[in-house]
Amino acid sequence: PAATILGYPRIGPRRELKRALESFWSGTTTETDLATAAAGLRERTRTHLTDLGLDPQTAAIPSDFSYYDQVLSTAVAVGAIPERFGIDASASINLADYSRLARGDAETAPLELTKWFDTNYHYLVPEIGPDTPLQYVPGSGPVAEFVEAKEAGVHTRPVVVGPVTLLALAKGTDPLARLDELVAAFQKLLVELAETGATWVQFDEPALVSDNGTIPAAQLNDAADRAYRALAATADRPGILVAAPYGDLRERFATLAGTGVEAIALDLVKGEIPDDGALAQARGLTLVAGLVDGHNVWRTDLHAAAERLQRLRTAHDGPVSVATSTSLLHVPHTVADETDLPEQLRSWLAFADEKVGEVLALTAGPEAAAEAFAASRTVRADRASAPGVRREDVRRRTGALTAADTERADASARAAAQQERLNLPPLPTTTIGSFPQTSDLRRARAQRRKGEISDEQYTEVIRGEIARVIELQTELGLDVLVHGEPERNDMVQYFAELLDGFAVTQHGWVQSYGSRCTRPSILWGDVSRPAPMTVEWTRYAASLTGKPVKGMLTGPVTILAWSFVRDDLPLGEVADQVALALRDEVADLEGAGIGVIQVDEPALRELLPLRAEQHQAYLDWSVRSFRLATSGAAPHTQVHTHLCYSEFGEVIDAIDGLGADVTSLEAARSAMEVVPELAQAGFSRGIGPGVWDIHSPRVPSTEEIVDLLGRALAAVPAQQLWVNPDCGLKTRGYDETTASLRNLVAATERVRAAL
Ligand code: THG
Ligand code: ZN
Repeated sequence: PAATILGYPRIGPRRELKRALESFWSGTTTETDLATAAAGLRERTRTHLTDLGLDPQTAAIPSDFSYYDQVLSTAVAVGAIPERFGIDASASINLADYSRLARGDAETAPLELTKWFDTNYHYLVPEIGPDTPLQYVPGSGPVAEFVEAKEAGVHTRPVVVGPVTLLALAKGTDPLARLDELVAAFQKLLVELAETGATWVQFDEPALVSDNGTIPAAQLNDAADRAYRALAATADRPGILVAAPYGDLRERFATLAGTGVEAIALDLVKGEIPDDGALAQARGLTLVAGLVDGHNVWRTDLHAAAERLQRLRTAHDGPVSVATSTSLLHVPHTVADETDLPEQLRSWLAFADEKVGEVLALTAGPEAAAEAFAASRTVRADRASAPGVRREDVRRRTGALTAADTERADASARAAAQQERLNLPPLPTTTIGSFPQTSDLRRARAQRRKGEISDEQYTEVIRGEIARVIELQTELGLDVLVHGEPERNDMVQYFAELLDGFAVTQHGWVQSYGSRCTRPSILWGDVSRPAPMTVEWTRYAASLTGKPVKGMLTGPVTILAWSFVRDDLPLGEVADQVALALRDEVADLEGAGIGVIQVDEPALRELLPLRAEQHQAYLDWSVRSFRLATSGAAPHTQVHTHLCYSEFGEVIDAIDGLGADVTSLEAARSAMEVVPELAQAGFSRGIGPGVWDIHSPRVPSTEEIVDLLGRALAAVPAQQLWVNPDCGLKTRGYDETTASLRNLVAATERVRAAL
């Protein structure tokens, strides 16, 4: 059976799709220009994957393109379009309307954006209410892309999000109530694919390995059974491959195998081989062994993978082929582009293209691919013994940690000491940390990288910006100021560039959502801090004002979540190393006289395991690492934290467990609903529920903010409440920022006067 991959990056090796999308959105180019650019990109990808060795004739090459998001594209293919957009859901959608679903417009709010399983990719949440039409739209994206490839001589395997996952991620209704109608729409897709000659289709069903969707775990087997029995019963259809990336499918495997589908893809990086009893249910089925990690960048241990492959081949009575564990969407295109990385580190890495090579080597086996197997062994040995991978000084320090290192003085004693030092008014106002990133700043960073300006000139630009931001906040009348983070490109990459044990890439862009990408850092060795990272900028800001200035750090969990992490040390231990580096930074900020220090953990929720049984162990190490980073702070130092994304339910106790003196959270869109939740959980320290939804260009009115503060005050006493936006301001412009903050301060004054 052919070697395959579950998906490939869509953004392009030089972010070609990003540029094409953004120029279309800005009105510089037309819909035809965008479509032409995307077709060119797809053509190059097909040719490239063929050149890399995937078979262009046997459905080994996936066709998985999407202009913005695969969940949105699948929802559109089955006509699941909310009425408010005024789009005819029974006809093919144009790119302007498709973009409107993702980005909204002046009158219409876009679909909600949220995290895709335990990754840093974000999808658009389908809205499927009781009355949302569900009808297949002939000539949909998957069909058109298959036909396009076929005409170019490549027989691909169309990829769509499966019905169970689409419903488990949707909001608006009891998901199972619409399952049969949705499946009927997918049946029409299958028929049209068969008519055009497709021999395989891939349904991505990660919801089957997660307990976090809207379908209760106890009903997932039933839902899968109902959906795939019906799909398999479609008269004329391609073979069905159900892929279950990101986790362990064992609990659902036998059910799925009994539905009549032809193939199942297992994530054998995160999950295990099903037991013999379950495999017996799958006799004759093709199993696709996801042995090459699609979610991280380390070269595969080919010997270990081949051994597992052999075990599966022995245990399973039917064909077994090799694949990546997930789509390669989560990794950059190719290591070959990273000419600035140290040669040794580079030799340990496999990005998307190199992973295709590994799939082929595993398919060929240890004899035919002897060279690749030998290289894999060499790399492992080299990595294990390379300087910096294991540092005794770092290991000694983490090894000597005790419970006392994660404890601060009693919270009420801290609150008193902080109030005496900071002397803040009731309902103190602050911001989350970043101020708008102007094009001047981006230019200065680029010029410094290219050596066009000196370090001194760069420092002057940044200092100038800090001074402007301090002056603006003073004029607005905010109580706790920030320096605005003009020196940071990204809140993780900035620290990764300054810590030992990390590397950063030149071209390693990974799609985060739509046209937006990040360049995840590579955490390859033991982490330590050679020098202070933020102290000089913060000290300078503090020197310009008599008001408290908040020092800004990114927490250990978020640094891990937004990097490619090493796979040779438990994550909890890596988190402790990062936490200790941050603990030293906290101490240095205190030494510079900084009295308020914020350690952001926006990604705390993101790494939450997909299975409930693993939640507690994760929350234990993640909370512990935050406490380790912050517990060295003196009682009179006020520790803040900030968390993004509104789904706090499952981590409410963990938020309390962080023990921060003040916690700011996203809350504007959900009308403060997290405040009573926290209060009910017994949260007794400072809370700053966001009163301005910074993800939208809209300026909130004073009245609106007064109303939100009233709702918050109904749930917590005034002494606990802080006033701040939902998140950092780096993606906003200065006009909206100034107007919104002015209203925020005015609203606070009004509410204070009425206390
Ligand atoms: N940093 C990192 N990961 C993140 C975020 C982040 N993951 C979650 C969330 N924030 C994702 N959101 C964004 C928001 C904006 C951008 C990317 C992810 C963005 N990227 C620029 C772009 O694509 O044009 C590139 C940024 C750059 O030049 O460095 O705007 O904040 N690590
Ligand atoms: Zn945020």
